[in-house]
Amino acid sequence: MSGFKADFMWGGAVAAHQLEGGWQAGGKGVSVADVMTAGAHGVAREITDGVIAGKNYPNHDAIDFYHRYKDDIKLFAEMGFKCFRTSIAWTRIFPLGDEAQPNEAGLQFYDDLFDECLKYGIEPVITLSHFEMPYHLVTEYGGWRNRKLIDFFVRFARVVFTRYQHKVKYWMTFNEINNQANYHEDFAPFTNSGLKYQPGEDREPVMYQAAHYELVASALAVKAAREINPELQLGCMIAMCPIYPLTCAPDDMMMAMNAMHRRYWFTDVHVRGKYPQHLLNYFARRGFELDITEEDCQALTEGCVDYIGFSYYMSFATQATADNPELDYDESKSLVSNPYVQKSDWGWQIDPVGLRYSLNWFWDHYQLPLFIVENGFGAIDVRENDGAVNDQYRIDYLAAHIREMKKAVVEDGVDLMGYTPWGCIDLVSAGTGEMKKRYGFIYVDKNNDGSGTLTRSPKKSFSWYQNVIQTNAEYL
Ligand code: P53
Repeated sequence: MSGFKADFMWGGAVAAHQLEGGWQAGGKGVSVADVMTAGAHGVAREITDGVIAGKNYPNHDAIDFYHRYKDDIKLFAEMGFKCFRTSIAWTRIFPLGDEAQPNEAGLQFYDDLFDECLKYGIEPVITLSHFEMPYHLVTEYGGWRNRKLIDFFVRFARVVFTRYQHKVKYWMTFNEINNQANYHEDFAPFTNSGLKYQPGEDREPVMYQAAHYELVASALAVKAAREINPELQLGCMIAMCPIYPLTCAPDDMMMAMNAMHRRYWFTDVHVRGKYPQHLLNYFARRGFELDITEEDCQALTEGCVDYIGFSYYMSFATQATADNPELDYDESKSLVSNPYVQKSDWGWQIDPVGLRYSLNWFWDHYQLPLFIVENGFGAIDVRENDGAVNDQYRIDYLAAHIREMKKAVVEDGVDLMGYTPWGCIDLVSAGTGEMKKRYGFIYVDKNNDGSGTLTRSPKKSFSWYQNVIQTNAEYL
């Protein structure tokens, strides 16, 4: 029991829309991220009708990785990255989403980017849909509420699997597909599925319908990947926030179990190829009549994933209340503060033990290899006069999580493939659109208002992580 495997995939994670910029470069189309303004903690990002002159859209230029990726990858190589998780911006390949032919300039960009990674022995790990679907698919088709999106997505997937099959082995279909379990807010339904709701519309069944089409699209993509090249490894991607009962009162425990059902059934479908009975019974109880065909069910069974990718930032807690006799989970109302853990400046509960618990939970349920494809600490970094960023709090956060990860592997026997901390270079926050919510080992001189030189500089955590990789986390 020496710890992590010798070929453990240490690296870092980002998403195209949060760092590339170049929102119209090389024929790129407008994505859902391009119509979201900057918000802040407690101030939601505005989703505008198209791009409106004079508004601040932080993803348009982001940190200009589109033009600077060679320098950035060089820094990742210096840290010793074995892999680099990013996404392919769907709108670089299919600018509108419904074209018959892909955009060659976009394809070439990712060829060059992957070549640059491979030059250093860094293996690209790719997400197909990371909060950046073509906006045209929203305005023209209503987003994933429309079955036609299955074909558009599968076409996109086939094109990139075929093109990059010899450069990219590890893929994931939909980033944090289960975020939309929080359907009362506007953010997740829009970023996950391009859903905009009508006033007064019953949002919940719309979310289930969109998720169903995505799960079918994911399964068809997995099947296509195997036909194209059986070497490819296909994963799902789940936002894991384990939900604890606030107390050991039996109803709190049942409430937590129901909450876990509502947030993680997506994994059951990805892994087992069918819906859990509790969810089908819930649809029946609520009278949701969804468009789920026999052909869909067949497709689901034929496109089960090879591994489970997941993000872990925080745990949640919940509680039974008298006004909720069915113990139904509504993410916008059912969460309570956990008195035993600290919170980040953005209110995210810091809980390293929850990562060990999550790894065990996934392993017990599914017995599939696990890949932690996001984890990290969004914080306000201060640059000293000499330019240094002494982000000891980030080192503490990551070290505590890696320690728990190690226990899950060494003591609990979980099969863990790798670890890619989120935002390995500072980038635009997905949730708030801010630059000041930083995750990186590399500081990027850019501010919320768009000012800054874009200069990159290593933070204290840079050499710390370099050492973690070099020693395979032997000493923490
Ligand atoms: P930001 C919510 C809860 C957990 C993860 O998030 C989440 C979100 C959405 O905000 O998103 C993932 O930037 C996501 C990344 C994102 C990262 O976590 O809001 O996959 O795109 O940037 C961190 O601090």
